[in-house]
Amino acid sequence: MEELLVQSAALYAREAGELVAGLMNKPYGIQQKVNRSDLVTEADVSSEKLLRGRIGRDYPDHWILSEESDGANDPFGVCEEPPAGYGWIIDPIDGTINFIHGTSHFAISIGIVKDGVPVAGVVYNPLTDEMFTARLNGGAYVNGERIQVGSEAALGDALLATGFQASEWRPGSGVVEQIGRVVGTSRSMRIMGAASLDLCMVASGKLTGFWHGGLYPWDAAAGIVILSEAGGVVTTDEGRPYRLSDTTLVASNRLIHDGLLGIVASV
Ligand code: 2AM
Ligand code: CA
Ligand code: CA
Ligand code: CA
Repeated sequence: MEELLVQSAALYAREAGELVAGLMNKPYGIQQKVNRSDLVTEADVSSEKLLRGRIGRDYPDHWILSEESDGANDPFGVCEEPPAGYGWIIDPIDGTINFIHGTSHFAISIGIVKDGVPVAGVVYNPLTDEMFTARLNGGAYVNGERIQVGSEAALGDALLATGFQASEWRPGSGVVEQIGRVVGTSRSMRIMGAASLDLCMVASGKLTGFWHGGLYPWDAAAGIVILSEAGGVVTTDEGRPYRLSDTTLVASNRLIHDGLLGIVASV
C-alpha cells in the first residue's frame, strides 16, 4: 500500500510543482498572514487546491491536513496527535519566501501518516526537478537513485543549517546565541529557507545537520521519513524522538547528533 501511496504522492507533487513553477513569472496576489515574512500567494492556494482535489478523488477515506486550509493553531485539533487511519500532511509550497523572490529552493511537501506514524514522504523541487521519495523500511531516493547521509563525524567538519521566523531574531535571543555557537564550532552554516528541502539535503549528504524551531507538521512530515530512511536521525532539542506534535526539530547524519544537540540546547 505505501509504495502505491508514494507513487500517487509523487504524481500529484509533480503536477502541483509544474503549476507553481508556471505561475512564478506571472503576476499573482500575495497576502500577509501574521507579519511581513509570513506570506501566502495565489500559487500556495492553487497548489493546495490541486493536491486536496487529487487525494480526495483517489483516496476519499483518507484525512488531509494542509497549511493554508488548516491554519496555524493546534493543527490536529483537540487531540494534538494525528487521527487514526491514513492521512496526508501537505505543504503546498514550502519556502514561500524563496518562491516569491525567485530562488530555486522551494518544494511541494507531502507526508503520509498511518495511525499516527509517518510512513512515507515525497518532497519535490520543481525548479531543480528533484523528486525525493521514501517509505518506511524502503530506503530514500532522489529521482529513483538511493541517497544516504554524509559521513562527517566531527562538528568541525559539519555544514549545518537552520531557519527561523523573523520575530525570533532579537539581539541575545536563543537563535542568535545558537548561530554564534554554530559558526564558532562547525565548518560553516547556511539558512536555506525551506525546512522540507533542508531535511532532504541532510538526507543526501549535502548538509550534515539542521535544526529549526516553530515548525508545523506540514514542514516536517515528509522530510523526516526521507531523512530517517537515508540513515539520519530526527529528535527534539531535548534529544527525544521527534513527533509531529513537536515544534522544535534537530536533524543530522547521526554521527554529529550529540554535538549538534549540545550547540542547540537553550542557554
Ligand atoms: P513556509 O515557507 O511553508 O511558510 C523557513 O525557515 C521555514 O520555516 C520554511 O519551511 C517555512 O515554511 C517555515 N515556517 C513555518 N512557519 C513559518 C512562519 N510563521 N514564517 C515563516 N516561515 C515559517
Ligand atoms: Ca507559510
Ligand atoms: Ca512550510
Ligand atoms: Ca507553505
